[in-house]
Amino acid sequence: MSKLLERINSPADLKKIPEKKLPQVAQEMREEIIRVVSKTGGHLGASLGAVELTLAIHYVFDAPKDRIVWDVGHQAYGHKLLTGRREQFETLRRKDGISGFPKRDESIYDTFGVGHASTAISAALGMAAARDIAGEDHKIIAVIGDGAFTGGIAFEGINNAGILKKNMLIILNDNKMSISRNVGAMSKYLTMITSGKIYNRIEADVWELLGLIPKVGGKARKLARRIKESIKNLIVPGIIFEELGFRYFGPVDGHNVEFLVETLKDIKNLNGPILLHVLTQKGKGVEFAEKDALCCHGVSSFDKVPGDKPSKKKAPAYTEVFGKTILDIASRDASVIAITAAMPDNTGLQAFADIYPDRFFDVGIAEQHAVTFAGGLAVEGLKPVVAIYSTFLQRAFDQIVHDIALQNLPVRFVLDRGGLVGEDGPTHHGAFDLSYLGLVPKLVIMSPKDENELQHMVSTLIDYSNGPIAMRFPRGSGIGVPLDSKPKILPIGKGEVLSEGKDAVFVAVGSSVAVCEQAAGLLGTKGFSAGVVNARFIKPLDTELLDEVLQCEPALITVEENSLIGGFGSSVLQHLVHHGFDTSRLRSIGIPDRFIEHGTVGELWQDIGLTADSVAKSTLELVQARKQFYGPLAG
Ligand SMILES: Cc1ncc(C[n+]2csc(CCOP(=O)(O)OP(=O)(O)O)c2C)c(N)n1
Repeated sequence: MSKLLERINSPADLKKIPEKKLPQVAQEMREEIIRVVSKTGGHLGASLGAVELTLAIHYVFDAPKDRIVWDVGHQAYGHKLLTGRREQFETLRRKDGISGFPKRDESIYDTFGVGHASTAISAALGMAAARDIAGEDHKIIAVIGDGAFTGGIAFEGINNAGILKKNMLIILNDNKMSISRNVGAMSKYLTMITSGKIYNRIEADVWELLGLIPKVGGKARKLARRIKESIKNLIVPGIIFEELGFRYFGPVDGHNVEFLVETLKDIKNLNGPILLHVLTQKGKGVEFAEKDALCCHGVSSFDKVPGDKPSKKKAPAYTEVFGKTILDIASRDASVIAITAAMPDNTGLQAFADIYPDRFFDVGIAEQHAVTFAGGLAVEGLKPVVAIYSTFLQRAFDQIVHDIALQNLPVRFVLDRGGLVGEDGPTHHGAFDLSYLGLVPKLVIMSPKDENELQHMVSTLIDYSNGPIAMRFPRGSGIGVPLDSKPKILPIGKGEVLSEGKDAVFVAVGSSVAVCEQAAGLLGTKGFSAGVVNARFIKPLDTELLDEVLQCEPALITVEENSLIGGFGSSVLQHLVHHGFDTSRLRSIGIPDRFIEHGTVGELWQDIGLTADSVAKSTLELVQARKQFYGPLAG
């Protein structure tokens, strides 16, 4: 059988394929997605689940004239295959290859860059408004998952779209899963629609009511029986959406591609905002992915044998150590409450959720709400720990400033994925947290140098009750140090001298401490003496320790996996400036002022000079330049 997919280099090519052959194209797309993701890793489950939907959209609509807007974007691998990127698909998520998410500068078919959830409705509505201003008449289609539908901005978009009445289609891709099982009242409502429970409940209510009316009750019931079918038609399943100004269609089977094509053709030219509710299964078509939608949301490469779990690494993941430590502390302190925004597993909190369901809250993809909700808990004397990835907490900046810090509420923030995350790229790097948190008054910020220090910081964070406090740590495994049997409480705002040096001293944050220790070793082999200070706290700065270092050491190098702008280095620089120290002795190494693309963390570090080699090289340059200028400084 010749491959149909090989003939498709654009949506126009797809349209040449007869409708009845679309299931075969779907099958070939699935095979290609699995083949490539098994090598590159990636968001397998969502993309497999959206294959038929993607095909049907491109078959019926006319992209790029018609605008397709993906939410989150992790389901868009099929879209990439159909829009001229089939041959590059092999390079998915690889450095200089195509991105794992829609990206405007990658393709004209990618109408809106994405990676964070719940943006599609707002972006699509903006495009619809622009279209109308320009007097054009193309179609706008937003595809949003039921998980992303729990996000505040999605509700804001719906609220605005229902009143603007622009022609646009929102396709709700409902697979009942966020990354974990979806949560919340909206999710429950969608389940009621899909299980027919709304109709059944209203029917029962009417029935009961008619029976209650004296005398006419019996007759009315007979009448009701006759009009039962009409009631069915009268009671629209998506009544909430109808009330909000949308025309609701569905729910429809999202894996019957021919039926989807017919449905889309039917509703394509209707006016006003339309919501099509499509039911899909995450991981569809692959047994192991269907069975374990959570595990197959995002997978590492699993070359050859699908379903094989990656081999166990020796050092535990930072996330895992966090999860264990908080659980241990929570067993002794009933006021500890854990909050996640739709990521109980990925934040290491699933065990907490299982053991303390009453003290655990998954609020959905609702980072802003999570933070203010924690504020409410803190006001009442509980100890809320909000665990949100660095990149997603960006969403809640005002809540951190206005609701938490301004009132000095002891909310504990735990930011996983601080620093570069690798293949997910710029939408997911935790490149800015030290900057955006650093400027908030009263907020204590710390970062552990390894997994053992992480457990001490978890304990410090929970113990601290003078105001808000945050800890950020990197993605992935710790560095393999032994874990102390008991976590201890660290003194707030105090760094740690790991080694002393005469030519230079590194003051490093979190993951950069290990890099600096290696760099110091490399410098040692070249006859230079470099010491390492583990900053531990980004805020408050340990100015006492800094001043000590500044009194006797010639060169000072700050190293952090955060934007140089507004990060740790810039706080140290300000300290030098404000206290009259010579700033030429300082060099700051960190993430430059640009968005860092995708690639392995190692490749990205290499690019921006964050490896031990490049840190040593920059240090050498500084030390030598200073020696030339001032004469020999060491010894
Ligand atoms: C603001 C934000 N918070 C958290 C995430 C992490 N995240 C990625 S996908 C996802 C679940 C999305 O579920 P859904 O929209 O239903 O898509 P599905 O994966 O089920 O296709 C979450 C929570 C994110 N991308 N953006």
